[in-house]
Amino acid sequence: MKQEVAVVTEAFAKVFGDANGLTIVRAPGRVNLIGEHTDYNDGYVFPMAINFDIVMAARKRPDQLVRIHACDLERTVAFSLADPIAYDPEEHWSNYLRGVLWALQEAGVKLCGMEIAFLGTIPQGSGLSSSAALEVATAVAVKHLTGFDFALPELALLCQRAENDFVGMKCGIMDQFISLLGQKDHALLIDCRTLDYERIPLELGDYRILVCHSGVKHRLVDSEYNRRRQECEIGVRVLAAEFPSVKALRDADLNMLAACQTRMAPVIYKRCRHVITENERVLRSVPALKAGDLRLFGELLNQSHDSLREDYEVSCAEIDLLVTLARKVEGVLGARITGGGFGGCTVNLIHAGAVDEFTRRVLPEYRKRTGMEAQVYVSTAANGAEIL
Ligand code: GAF
Repeated sequence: MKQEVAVVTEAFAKVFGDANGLTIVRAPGRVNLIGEHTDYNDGYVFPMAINFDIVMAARKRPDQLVRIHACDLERTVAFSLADPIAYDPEEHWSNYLRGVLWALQEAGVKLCGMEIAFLGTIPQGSGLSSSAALEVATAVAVKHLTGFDFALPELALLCQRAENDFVGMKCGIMDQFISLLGQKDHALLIDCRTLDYERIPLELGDYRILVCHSGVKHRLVDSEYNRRRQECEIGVRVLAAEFPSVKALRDADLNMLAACQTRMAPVIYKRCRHVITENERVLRSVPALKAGDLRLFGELLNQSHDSLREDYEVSCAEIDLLVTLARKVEGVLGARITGGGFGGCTVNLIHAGAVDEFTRRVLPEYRKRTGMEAQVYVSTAANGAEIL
């Protein structure tokens, strides 16, 4: 982290003249342990923050100008707060920051001019939530610069709004929430309807959370993701016609779904079945973890992947291969895709003593069959965003 802070500070000084009076923020990415595509269905998720971050340096300006420098891309944008904040089709990365400023303005925050430089250690397109971390870092930095006061769940909602209504990705609340509220050595059980949450100690004994990056950048993620959301909404409309208590898929069970099956296209039925069973899996996995029943926890991870592959259809050949190879390694209790899908990473529950074996067996076989390099990271749960 020290090194990233030094790099971002130096870049800031180079681009903006000096590095006096900086606010430095870090906001983490996340790995979701279980509960995929449930957040926008008012359901449950169980992510943890990880030790990959966005590191941002920010400083107030006395005028209305906003200047932002992306260190990794070596690109700088500038715009004035005297004009409406506009989407930038050329510098796409800048829209995550613009979106947060826009959402804050919409919420009544009086912004000030500012200079920002940032870099990221979260592999982009990995499904480890680099965009949400960028939004959260921006929100926390601007909160510090302007002194506005929002509770963290509210801030997460504002960052989600930036992504939904400014960037155009209709994501749920999970990624922004965990990036703000994560806690070292804990995963968060989040009820995405009420935004109640419980920090659960990740007591894994000799087991570890291993994240394996397929090297496949999310493909079609925005369009396919938004389409999944619409399919769930169609499912809810059919279910609600028969069962008025169903306001979201969170309210439905498999019996209700079976009663409506003939009134749904098969694809809608499958999407709903994934969400309903995935919520059940989250609610079973937390007591399993609390009871130290890691076999059951791992089995639920496996079931989650199979459901995401078959019913929700958000996996891809490379990720399926990684999951199949991982499950052959003795000491792996569970393996599944994590995040939005269509590439990115798998999350594996693995015995510490089997990590070398995983690296020796899975990675070369994956390279042989796909021509791609996968990377592994043994991850511990990190704290949420903070001012350094
Ligand atoms: C992406 C979204 F941003 C999250 O809100 C969530 O829906 C996830 O995909 C799938 O579980 O990360």
